[in-house]
Amino acid sequence: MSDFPFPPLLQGVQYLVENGLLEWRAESVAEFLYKEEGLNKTAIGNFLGEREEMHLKILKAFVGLHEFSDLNLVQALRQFLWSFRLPGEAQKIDRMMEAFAARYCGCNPGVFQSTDTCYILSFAIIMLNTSLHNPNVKDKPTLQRFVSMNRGINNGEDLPTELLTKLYTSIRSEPFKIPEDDGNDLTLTFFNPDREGWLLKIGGRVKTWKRRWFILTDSCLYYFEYTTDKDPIGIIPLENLCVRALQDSSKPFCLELYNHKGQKIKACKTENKGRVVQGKHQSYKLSAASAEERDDWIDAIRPFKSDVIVSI
Ligand code: 4IP
Repeated sequence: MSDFPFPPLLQGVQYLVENGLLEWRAESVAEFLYKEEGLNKTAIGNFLGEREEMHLKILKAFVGLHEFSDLNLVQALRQFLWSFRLPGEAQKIDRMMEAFAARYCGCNPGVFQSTDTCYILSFAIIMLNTSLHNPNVKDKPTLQRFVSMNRGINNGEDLPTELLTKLYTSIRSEPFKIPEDDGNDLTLTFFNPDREGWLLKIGGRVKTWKRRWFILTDSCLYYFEYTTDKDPIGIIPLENLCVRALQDSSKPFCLELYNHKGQKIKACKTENKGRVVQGKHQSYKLSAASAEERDDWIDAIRPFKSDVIVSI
């Protein structure tokens, strides 16, 4: 059995097959890659992108395990791109996106005139995601530009503007979440967080509100600029901190993390140049999107919760 064309990264699959624990059938291997927890998602991406016939079959079976019915293209891409890490090699990406487009059109007949349309638009969306969210791209495409870039891609016809607007808005408000698993960064810490979501946070000295992606895990709150960032901007250890709901005149649904001795909070943050410095907050004031979300955050940050609502 050792002459199977296994790429080195997934020798684990080879081991399982050789020991009779996994059948060397496209469906079984695909299900293993799709369902097994803790597999390296970069390795899955490389494995699925291989050119050999068996790998193509596994890729097809793997994509077939995704249910895309009634999802718009961005929602389906979010799901797909979270199940492995897209390899860097163009030909691999190409094979995977073709398989994706075929599956999406199979689940949603009538949305596009051909799978080619779906394939082209998927690429356009991935590029849009990069342009909108990569800080190095200064010239951010507008909705009008996105619509005009995609003129005539539906077998010579235009796609409905409402559809393109919906896809554009979705990407602009939330970048794709790309799994990271080189095992050498903080991602593992964030693998199974107690809670994560967007909150507004006001600065320590300069009082500007910033939208940040917060992850609560291991009794620490981490915040990031984007959901896809590997490294947090700031880390707030919750030990010895209290949390309470707060009524604030400038933002609704506020919660506050504070030190009940009134001391400055011990936290750290990364400056622009990557230098780690101490935070300068007397308290962290955060604003949630609704009262329910605020209360869910407060509950998640327990046991430090205090039920008092203070007005300022
Ligand atoms: C900044 O304001 C941001 O609000 C920072 O938040 C904040 O750091 C800074 O607080 C505040 O001055 P400007 O961007 O308008 O300069 P973020 O790091 O999330 O971008 P914190 O400590 O809240 O992360 P001070 O205390 O460094 O001034």
